[in-house]
Amino acid sequence: MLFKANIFRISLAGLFLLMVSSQVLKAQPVPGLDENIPFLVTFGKDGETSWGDDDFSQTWFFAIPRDYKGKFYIRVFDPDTGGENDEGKDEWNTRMEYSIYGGKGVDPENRNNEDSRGLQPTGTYKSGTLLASKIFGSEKQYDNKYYTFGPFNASEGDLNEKWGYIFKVICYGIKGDDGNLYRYFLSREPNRDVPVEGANAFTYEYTFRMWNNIESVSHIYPFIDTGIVYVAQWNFDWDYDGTIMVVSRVRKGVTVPISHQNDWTNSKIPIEPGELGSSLDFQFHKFKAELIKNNNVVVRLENQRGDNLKFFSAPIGGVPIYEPNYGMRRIPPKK
Ligand SMILES: [Ca+2]
Ligand SMILES: [Ca+2]
Ligand SMILES: [Ca+2]
Ligand SMILES: [Ca+2]
Repeated sequence: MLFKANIFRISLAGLFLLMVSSQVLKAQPVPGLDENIPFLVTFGKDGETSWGDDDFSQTWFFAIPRDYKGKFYIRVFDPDTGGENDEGKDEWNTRMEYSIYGGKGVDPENRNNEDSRGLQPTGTYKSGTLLASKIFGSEKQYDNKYYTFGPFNASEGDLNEKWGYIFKVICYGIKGDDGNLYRYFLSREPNRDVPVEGANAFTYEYTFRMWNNIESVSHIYPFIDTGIVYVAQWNFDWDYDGTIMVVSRVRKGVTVPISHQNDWTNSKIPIEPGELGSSLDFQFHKFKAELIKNNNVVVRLENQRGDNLKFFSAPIGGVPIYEPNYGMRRIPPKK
């Protein structure tokens, strides 16, 4: 009996480890695996917002667990603007600056650092200590390839009690009018993608590219903290491309108003008690009758207090799946 019980315990532990490690693996690429988003997008500042980037700047945060003692790297895939993957307008004349910040001033949950969230590239959004920075033009050397920043120590970040050591990465189009498509990977090693256990990444304003096919559905996963009554969703330059739908464990799917060309559209979504402490699944379904090509879109959310919500590249609590009887499950069966 004892032997059997031990085997059972061991296999349970194994299962738990498997679940944790699959979450960990998902946490490291930005965009995340569950999001099914091909690229982040940032245009040069002389670009046109009607191409789908409202402010030519994108801010991401990486959170490293407090107990991680090793070094880490931030790898950028296709950091250049030219050649493969990118969206050109006339000649390639765009220069992209990537800057990595640590230290005090980065933590976007600290009330003194609200600009750090980077919703607009204004005020003190560059707060913190600059750890590394590099500018890329159209460069064959980095086209369709990685550039690696680092090594960094976790303790160089800004310590947040809940999320660990926080680092900020800003990608800004300092010149030109072309669209830069790129991805990040948080890695333990400089030359390959090796995840840091328990790390995650988040942004407050997500600017991304949709797939160039009508079948693929992209997702982003805002975390709904306790105390949220409703969220206001804002989407920019969706090009009337199909539908944006919100799904959660208690919500089968509601569509939200969508933007057209070079404009913001917003609406309010009341939050159900069963959605607190979990993630919402914002689904982006493309128009089926005709392919809308190269659709770049910007999304942000705020709660009833005007506080912006985080989108995590690995959804907190996992991908929410609609459960028709979610609320009922907690009621113990009658004897
Ligand atoms: Ca150009
Ligand atoms: Ca490229
Ligand atoms: Ca690029
Ligand atoms: Ca667009």
